[in-house]
Amino acid sequence: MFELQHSGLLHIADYSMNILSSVENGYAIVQLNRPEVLNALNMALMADLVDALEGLDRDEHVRCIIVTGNETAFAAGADIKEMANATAVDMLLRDQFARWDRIRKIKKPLIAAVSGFALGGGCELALACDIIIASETARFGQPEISIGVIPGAGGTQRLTRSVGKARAMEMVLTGRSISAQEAYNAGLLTRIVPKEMLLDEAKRVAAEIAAKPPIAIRLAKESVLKAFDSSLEVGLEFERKNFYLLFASEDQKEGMQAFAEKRKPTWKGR
Ligand code: CO8
Repeated sequence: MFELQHSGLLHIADYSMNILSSVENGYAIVQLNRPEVLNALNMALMADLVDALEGLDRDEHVRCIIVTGNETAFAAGADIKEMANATAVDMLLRDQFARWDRIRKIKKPLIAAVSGFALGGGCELALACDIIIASETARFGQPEISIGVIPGAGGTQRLTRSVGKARAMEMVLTGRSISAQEAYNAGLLTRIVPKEMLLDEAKRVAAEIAAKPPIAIRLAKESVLKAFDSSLEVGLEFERKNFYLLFASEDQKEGMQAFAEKRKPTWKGR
């Protein structure tokens, strides 16, 4: 199921073989491709991933981006072997996690389609996406404590905001991973499907989002994310201004007129 069919699709760019990407029906699929090491996120893969996401974010044919791995692993974390001998100064100078800030700036909705291991940086990558859809085999965890470190790409922050202090604390302190069902119960993901159906389900959600007015989608994403790092007062103000701003778009006029005329709207993305 994870074989991306490039024939008949627009193959966007060659990001080396670390990343496979394709575009269909208004959304893009970006697949992590280091299966021999369970998609361990080395620096080259992360550089390619961020370049790919930014390229797709600029592409007007793309309205939503699916990030996925393979059936066995979404990603088993940062590449441990690559960083094992690094010094603190090496880590500081590389500042490789700064790339993750660029993922935070992607404006289009990101859907993580997760099967198998989503551990350490892999769990953090899923958390950096806007929606997580999982297969029944998915496992989420922050096992860094067992190798002498802590999550470094947002795990202590995003996981805590997503599943609450108690569960996040237990996961981060014990390194124990949780099943898809536990993750679902904790509110980390929106749906669980059999592994053969994972990509189809992600595509279905992506197509649904891609069919909506793009400017409103962009401001909706920004507004929901604002809830993570602002007071209610600031967040409500931000939401209200975005709501008002949408009345400057042609799509708002079209959407409301189409409703009144009982017809389907045609979005211009303007
Ligand atoms: N880094 C490097 N190689 C890895 C990683 C990894 N994270 N995970 C698996 N591999 C490699 C293995 O070394 C093995 O390679 P080889 O065949 O050459 O020995 C291959 O993938 C297959 O793995 P296993 O044989 O171990 O497969 P198992 O099915 O027996 O076990 C596990 C699967 C349980 C997932 C196991 O591989 C494991 O525990 N992996 C490490 C998980 C982990 O600790 N992740 C956290 C890493 S630290 C981190 O993510 C910090 C985040 C900081 C920010 C992120 C920046 C990118």
